[in-house]
Amino acid sequence: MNDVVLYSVADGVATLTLNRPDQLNAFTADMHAGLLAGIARVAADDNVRCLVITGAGRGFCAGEDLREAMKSMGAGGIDYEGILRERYRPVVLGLQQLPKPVIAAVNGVAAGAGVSLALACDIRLAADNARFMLAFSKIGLIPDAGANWFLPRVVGIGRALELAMTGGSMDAAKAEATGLVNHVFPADEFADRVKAYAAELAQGATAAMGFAKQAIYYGLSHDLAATLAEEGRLQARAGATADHQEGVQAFVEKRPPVFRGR
Ligand code: T3D
Repeated sequence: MNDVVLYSVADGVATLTLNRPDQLNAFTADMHAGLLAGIARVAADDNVRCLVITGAGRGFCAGEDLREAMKSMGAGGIDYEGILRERYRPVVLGLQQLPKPVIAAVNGVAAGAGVSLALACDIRLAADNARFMLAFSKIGLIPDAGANWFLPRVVGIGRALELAMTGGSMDAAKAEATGLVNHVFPADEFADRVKAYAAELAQGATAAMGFAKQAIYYGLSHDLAATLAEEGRLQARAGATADHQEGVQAFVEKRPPVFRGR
């Protein structure tokens, strides 16, 4: 992609690695460009059936690069609205709308918009030495980059408000207990455990996973009747996939299915 976002593929899993380890992978404009290019590449490649986002070095992502933000300050201050609209919004929507499973592999500290990035992924796996810190209030800002939409849905409104107001830090064990992360793995096994988890997902019926993602997000902003109708439409599309045929056939023949993601 570029020097600050690395792209690799193995076993049907693409990995985007945020690569500014000395700054704990804090976001820059280049990093957003690299992420967007990576998401587009994953979307276009039928052989890629799962995306993992992780960080190089000891951090996952420390949010916006505050030094770069200071440099961009004009007479009217920093153009937060413009930066969020032009740089963060396409990445957040790109991940949420990608019709393939997306895993945040939180290998170390996630702060500010780094937490938002993890929230925009479908599944969060964390190393046991990872930390989550909604740092915004510590610098007089509000959560952004989608955190206001995802966080209360993931951890509940009370916890979301507390995290937003205190900017407090949560260790991996607490993040797992609150539902912020799905699974915590020992740091020294983290890369292998993520690889195994992602490879298993990538061998599944990934087209159906994409439809399930669409149905669940649809349900979050629509009523029951509309959601019932939408899941019917999406189930019809899942039911028309070769993977569905293979799944039923394999069940009847009492053998493991071989899914191809189509
Ligand atoms: O347009 C907009 O700006 C709007 C969008 C805003 C979104 C946001 O994300 S706002 C929130 C921005 N993030 C933060 O406020 C977090 C700042 N970082 C920290 O509080 C701490 O670094 C951590 C708690 C994340 C980790 O602490 P620690 O002690 O493990 O590491 P450290 O020593 O503080 O950081 C290591 C290096 O990374 C250090 O570099 P140095 O001084 O040794 O050369 C530090 O400056 C750099 N670094 C960490 N976070 C950032 C950063 N550099 C630039 N920007 C950062 N956000």
